[in-house]
Amino acid sequence: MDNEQLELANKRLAARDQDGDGKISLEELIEFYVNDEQLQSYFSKSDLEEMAKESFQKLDTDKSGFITINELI
Ligand SMILES: [Ca+2]
Repeated sequence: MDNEQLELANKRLAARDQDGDGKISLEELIEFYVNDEQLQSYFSKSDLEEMAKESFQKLDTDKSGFITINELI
């Protein structure tokens, strides 16, 4: 995934905070990657799960266990 794709994914993610608490858990991130039609056309489900885990580590810069909208920008 190049930077442009990742940026697009993160924008889509920010719009889709599933329980609306302003934070995204690892579970929500995996759900997002695995269920995103655009990402599905590029990657397999197991790739998407791996990518979600990798992205989560990168995005959760304060290691709080949640990604907040601020961490996506
Ligand atoms: Ca965080």
